[in-house]
Amino acid sequence: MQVEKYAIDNHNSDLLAKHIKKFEFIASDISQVKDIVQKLKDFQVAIPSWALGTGGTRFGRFSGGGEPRTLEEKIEDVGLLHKLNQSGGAISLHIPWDIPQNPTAIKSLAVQHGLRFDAVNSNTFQDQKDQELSYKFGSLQHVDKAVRKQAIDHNIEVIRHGVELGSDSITVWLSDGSCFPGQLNFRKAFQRTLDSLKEIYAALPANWKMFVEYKAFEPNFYSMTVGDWGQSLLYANKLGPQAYTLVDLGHHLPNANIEQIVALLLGEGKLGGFHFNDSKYGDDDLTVGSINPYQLFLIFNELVEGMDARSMNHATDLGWMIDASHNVKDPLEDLLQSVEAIKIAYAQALLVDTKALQQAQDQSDVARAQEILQQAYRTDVRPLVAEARLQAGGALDPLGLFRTHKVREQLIKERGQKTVATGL
Ligand code: LRH
Ligand code: MN
Repeated sequence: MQVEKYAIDNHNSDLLAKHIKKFEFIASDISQVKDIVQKLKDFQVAIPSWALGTGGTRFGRFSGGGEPRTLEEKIEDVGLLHKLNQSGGAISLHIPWDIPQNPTAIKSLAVQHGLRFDAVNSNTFQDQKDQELSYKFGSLQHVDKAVRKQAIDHNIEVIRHGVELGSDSITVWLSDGSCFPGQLNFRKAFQRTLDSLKEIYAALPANWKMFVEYKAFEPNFYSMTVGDWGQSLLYANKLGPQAYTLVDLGHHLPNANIEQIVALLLGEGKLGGFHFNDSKYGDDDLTVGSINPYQLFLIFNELVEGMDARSMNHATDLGWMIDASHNVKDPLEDLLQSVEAIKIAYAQALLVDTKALQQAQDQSDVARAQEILQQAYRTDVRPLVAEARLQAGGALDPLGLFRTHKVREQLIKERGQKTVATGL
């Protein structure tokens, strides 16, 4: 199912006059508006291949219909989103949920949709039906060398798939840990995990990155062997220059100051990328910016300040990925809202008067510092984000067009009501 260019042009022509009025109003107040719009056009967010169907919990899963049945249909759906918002030009695969049977064909299909392959993800948190040894008590940390070898081989296999698709990074998230005191020797588990990661690291092509994703709890509920940013940084530093930490916004203990963690990891040159989502309690994997948009803004404020301090390229030097699960929303609508929220937070951060903020900080003028930050946060930057989309050939209102074009209805007609996508 495609949304044709003419449909986007018709949609935009209906909304253009109103958009131009709003854009000119905000642009009149911003000196570097051209630069900001260009940065927004360049900023692409990778869509997770495992979040194109309806998610669920142990209590239930309520499918919305028309879900992609194959990797090809998943690439079509990500391509459709990208056609609408010109902001999701990459897909992140999860192996073995999305093994590319014919990598060449898959690669050319992705190119047809203007997509590249971002980080590939390994999976040693589930036992596959044809698997010899179980990961019940962990994978890279496991006391049994044979289980660790099975997990190491899987990660090296994932790298091979990524190389065939033109990806240049692997995300390793380990569900490894313990559920009860006494179950695990923490030091030995750390050392076994590090030694296992070293074997995977040794298999990385020279231009590749390894992202070590940490998580405070779930599915283990007493300890996680990569439980927080400090542990992830410890692994990344001991592994070498191609290893980085990955920040999944939902993987922190309540009230953690994630923007401070981001600032410090960036300062260490060991921040590799993000799994964007939002949460109120645990790893809720909710729509980005749906619960705590101010925190998202503060994170982007640290990112812009920290990346500029290291002359990093905003669009390419970090991994920008979404990791979400959709229990009650249409997966594609949810992803459109998440990309929009990320772009809005980035645009607001680009509006921060960093010189004035620096001055206020140097004078310990706390109230002034807050005023400067919130001036940017309270600016309605949506016309800037829309203008970037318009200039890139996207829709002024992607979600609106998704609905008026009855995309979900057409997907259900094509694929049926009962189709289930692989993933979470
Ligand atoms: C773990 C996680 C990880 C993925 C999985 C789908 O909670 O965030 O990034 O592998 O979700
Ligand atoms: Mn994640």
